[in-house]
Amino acid sequence: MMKLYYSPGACSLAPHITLEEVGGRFELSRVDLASGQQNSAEYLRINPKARVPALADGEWVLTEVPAILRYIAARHPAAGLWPWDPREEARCAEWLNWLSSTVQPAFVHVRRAARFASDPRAIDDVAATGKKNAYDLWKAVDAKIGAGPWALGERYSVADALLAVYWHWGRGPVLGFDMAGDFPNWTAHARRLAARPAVQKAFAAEGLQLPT
Ligand SMILES: N[C@@H](CCC(=O)N[C@@H](CS)C(=O)NCC(=O)O)C(=O)O
Repeated sequence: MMKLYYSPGACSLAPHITLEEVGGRFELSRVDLASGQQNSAEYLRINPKARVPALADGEWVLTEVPAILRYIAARHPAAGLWPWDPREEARCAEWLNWLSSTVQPAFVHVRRAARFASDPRAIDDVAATGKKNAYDLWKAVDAKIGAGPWALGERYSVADALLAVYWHWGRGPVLGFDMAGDFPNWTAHARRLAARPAVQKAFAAEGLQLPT
């Protein structure tokens, strides 16, 4: 049985949704980021990078959201969450890479600005500039989703689950964006996601409010 190391509302929410989507049995293990449990010796034995998510499949452990999403989808091909057509697959990988390598780091510069500077004024500047960059990227995501209905158009994929995470961060206290007002395409996408039972289960299990 697969085991997902997660923290409520973190990027681990995307594999959590995906595990629900494929319908197999899985276990959750909560890592308390607020108290620094990701840095504990016990967790570092699972993921030496000190981050969630980590996915254990027996003794075998995988990290990095895009890799985990693809692995879950590949282990459950009947669920159809990863497109195998070369061009559709490339588009799905394009979304995941952009989201995890560019969109998420913009948020991290706001959430964890003290990791990027030491002078208090510089830290404030990193956070303020990061928020501006995040806003521009959130706009770019909104435009790329367009009318959807999903990231890849008509086909639902693991990329949609990852989009749910950043929509949720957009409305949260760190960014505090007006998601419905400023990002209407993305909010319509989040509402479509909220109608999926797998998304409802994952949000409920993590104690998160569904997109409305
Ligand atoms: N590149 C990693 C990023 C993982 C990551 O940064 N996870 C965050 C939660 S979304 C985390 O564990 N943060 C704890 C920390 O920064 O100490 C991935 O895609 O899985």
